Amino acid sequence: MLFGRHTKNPIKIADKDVADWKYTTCGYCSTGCSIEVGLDAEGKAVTARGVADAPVNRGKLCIKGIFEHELFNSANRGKTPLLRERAIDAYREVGWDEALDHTAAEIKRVQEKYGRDSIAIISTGQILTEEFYTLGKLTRGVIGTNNYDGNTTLCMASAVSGYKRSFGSDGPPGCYEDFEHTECLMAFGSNLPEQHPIIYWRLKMALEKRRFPVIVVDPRVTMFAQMADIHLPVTPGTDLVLLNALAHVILKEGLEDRDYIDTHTTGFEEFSALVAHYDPVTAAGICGIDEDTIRHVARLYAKAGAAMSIWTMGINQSTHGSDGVVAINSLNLITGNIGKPGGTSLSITGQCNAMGTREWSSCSGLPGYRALEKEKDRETIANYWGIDPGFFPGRRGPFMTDIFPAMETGQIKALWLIATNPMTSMPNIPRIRKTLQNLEFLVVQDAYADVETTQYAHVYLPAALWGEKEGVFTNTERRVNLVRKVVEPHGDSKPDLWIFNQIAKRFEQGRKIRFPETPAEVFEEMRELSRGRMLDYSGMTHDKIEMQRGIQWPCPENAGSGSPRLYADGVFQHPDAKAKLIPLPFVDNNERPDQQFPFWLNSGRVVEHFHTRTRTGKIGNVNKFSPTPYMEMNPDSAKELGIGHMTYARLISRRGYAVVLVQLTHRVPHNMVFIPFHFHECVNRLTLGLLDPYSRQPAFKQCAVKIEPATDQLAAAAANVAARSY
Ligand SMILES: Nc1nc2c(c(=O)[nH]1)N[C@H]1C(S)=C(S)[C@@H](COP(=O)(O)OP(=O)(O)OC[C@H]3O[C@@H](n4cnc5c(=O)[nH]c(N)nc54)[C@H](O)[C@@H]3O)O[C@H]1N2
Ligand SMILES: Nc1nc2c(c(=O)[nH]1)N[C@H]1C(S)=C(S)[C@@H](COP(=O)(O)OP(=O)(O)OC[C@H]3O[C@@H](n4cnc5c(=O)[nH]c(N)nc54)[C@H](O)[C@@H]3O)O[C@H]1N2
Ligand code: SF4
Ligand SMILES: [Mo]
Repeated sequence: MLFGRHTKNPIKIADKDVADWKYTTCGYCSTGCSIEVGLDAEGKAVTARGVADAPVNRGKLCIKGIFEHELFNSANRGKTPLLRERAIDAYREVGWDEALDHTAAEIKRVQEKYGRDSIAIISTGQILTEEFYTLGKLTRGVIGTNNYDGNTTLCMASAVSGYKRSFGSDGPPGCYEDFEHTECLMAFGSNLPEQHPIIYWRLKMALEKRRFPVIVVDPRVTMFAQMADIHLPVTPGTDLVLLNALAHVILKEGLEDRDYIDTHTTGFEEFSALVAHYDPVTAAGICGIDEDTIRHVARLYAKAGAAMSIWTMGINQSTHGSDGVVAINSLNLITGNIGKPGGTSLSITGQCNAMGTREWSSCSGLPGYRALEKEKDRETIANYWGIDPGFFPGRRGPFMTDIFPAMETGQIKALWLIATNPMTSMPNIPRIRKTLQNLEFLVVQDAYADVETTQYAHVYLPAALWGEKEGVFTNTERRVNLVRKVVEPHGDSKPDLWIFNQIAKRFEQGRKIRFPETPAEVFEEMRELSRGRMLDYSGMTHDKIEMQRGIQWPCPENAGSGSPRLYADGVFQHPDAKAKLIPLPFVDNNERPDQQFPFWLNSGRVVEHFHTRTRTGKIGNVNKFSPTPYMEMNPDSAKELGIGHMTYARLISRRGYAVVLVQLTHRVPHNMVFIPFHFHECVNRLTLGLLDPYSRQPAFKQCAVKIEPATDQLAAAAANVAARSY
């Protein structure tokens, strides 16, 4: 029998008088959906649809992709460069030459006065790979500061660090197709249905064909947890203990893959000695998952013919983010689940091009997964660019989360922000505000003129958005996708690539190095520099990528297509070609709830919004579903405190306070609240953001707060309206 939609007329895209469809790739999340934007006879973008034959999304899009074409002319897009007039402390519209001359002159002035490293450059996971590569060339090869990083430190740094420690290199080894082969899926701190709706749809499609157990580890009853066969509501920040306990049971019961361990790994002795301490009874007391369930899940995972783990921010954003990733990798190594269909350890990435920056931006070293610490890598890149290798710093510089404290204390005097909005996305916003106010010179290069950081900027450079320029993004499964230009840049905004090239021209060393003007020429350089390496792009061209709707690296020259998996041969990137099993003791260092601050503060995302809402906040069809900052709170705890549904509450942490609308729900346990982080002046006023020792990623998802009813409900309501004022 057919239910619901099947008995009705299918939903149709309203007739928008589309004259032409243009192929491109979605610019929000890392799923990497292929989109066609419909243009009317005047060339105006009027609608969007998924590309039917694209392997990633097979014609589907989520709500953000469906309305993405509305971004091109959305409110407060930057139209012209702005320069702050010191005398009146207000912006003046200027031409590009004046803005760029001033920016280059200020960078030189600051460097001459305070040294090469006194300017910081912080970028993103949201510009095109050709732009990342060019920014890397400009930073490493011309400006020469070692204070260079991206917002991926808030996002993917733990995954990168964990992959490097386990396998010797970054690079997610699996792919979406693994869902179709796996016999057990375990997801850690990922809310796939909301944050990667199309990857989730791929999982659901696989489950429709063939049932296999889905286990979701999340302290909150997310949409993903609701569909799981087993939900493990782990105590915040203790996944490492759970993972050590799973390994303990597997080894104790002899369920490990001995051959795989002996042939492809090192460090087993130390690893097994460490996990011996994490028996399920002891572990249950720390991670909150009972001993029987730990044993049951360990057996399910180890006995499955192929088992896979995925994870996102619940793991990465933790004081043991990097350790959590290593522990997930180890769970897969001891069960022989790496590089085989359905057996993998797959970090679900975040931003549309978080992978592109990891591969090519040179933030953590040099392009193409090369390191500043390796003589050969320095020489290869220096020769290719035509500079002296001695110009490169000796080792990678500080992470974004260490650069901000250095600005706070005055070691760094100037900052160039590209496509990131730390005034909403960094922990402990009061401190970030003070830091930005401290700067002698701040340039903000963003697609929106109203991004909160422009309040503190001396120069604002308006950037073209996704779809107004051309180049590639790499998605979660290492698939390089093509972004075609769909419309002309808004107003007088310019592609980031053009801006970087123009800045390069204003430096003597920049005039000596070749900075190609077109993305296709830049792509050629990346192809050459990737040849024969793990991330081989040499078999790709822009046209071939479009034709195949994305190609997964490695794709060597002459290869028909890309490679779905890494490490299928069990050969890893450590010098001995083996993967490392690393013993990881758990250190309980979070700010935990106590008598004074009795609630865990958890934060994350909702499906309709992307990050700091510079984009989704402007799109009525998206914003209307989630227009207001709110907090999920357990009804029992609310009752004890005299807080009602849809009233305002005041949250206080050791950093500050925020007033939020309360939504009562059993999605959160009695000692936790959850706030989407999308809204300015909300959750990150409260967060602490302790740093992971390896990745320097902040533990956004764990800190302690107390909660009181807001005394003046009317004032709180007015403030809340102001917060959603787009
Ligand atoms: N709609 C939408 N989609 C997005 C984005 C967006 O802003 N909006 N952003 C993109 C980006 S950049 C990213 S990084 C991804 C993020 O994607 P996700 O990581 O899936 O999203 P979050 O909601 O940040 O966090 C996921 C879950 O981590 C859980 N968590 C908190 N603490 C712990 C813990 O200690 N252990 C475990 N196991 N879980 C914990 C939270 O309860 C939450 O449900 O989404 C991408 N996709
Ligand atoms: N409490 C809490 N805080 C968090 C998180 C959390 O889970 N909880 N998650 C963290 C994570 S995972 C992430 S990734 C960060 C994200 O934090 P941010 O990167 O700071 O947030 P976005 O809003 O994505 O900022 C991107 C900016 O780039 C602009 N932009 C878009 N496209 C282009 C382009 O092509 N060129 C230029 N120049 N600009 C462009 C947008 O207008 C926007 O202002 O937030 C982090 N903060
Ligand atoms: S799932 Fe991600 S890539 Fe796909 S349409 Fe939605 S936001 Fe875009
Ligand atoms: Mo992210």
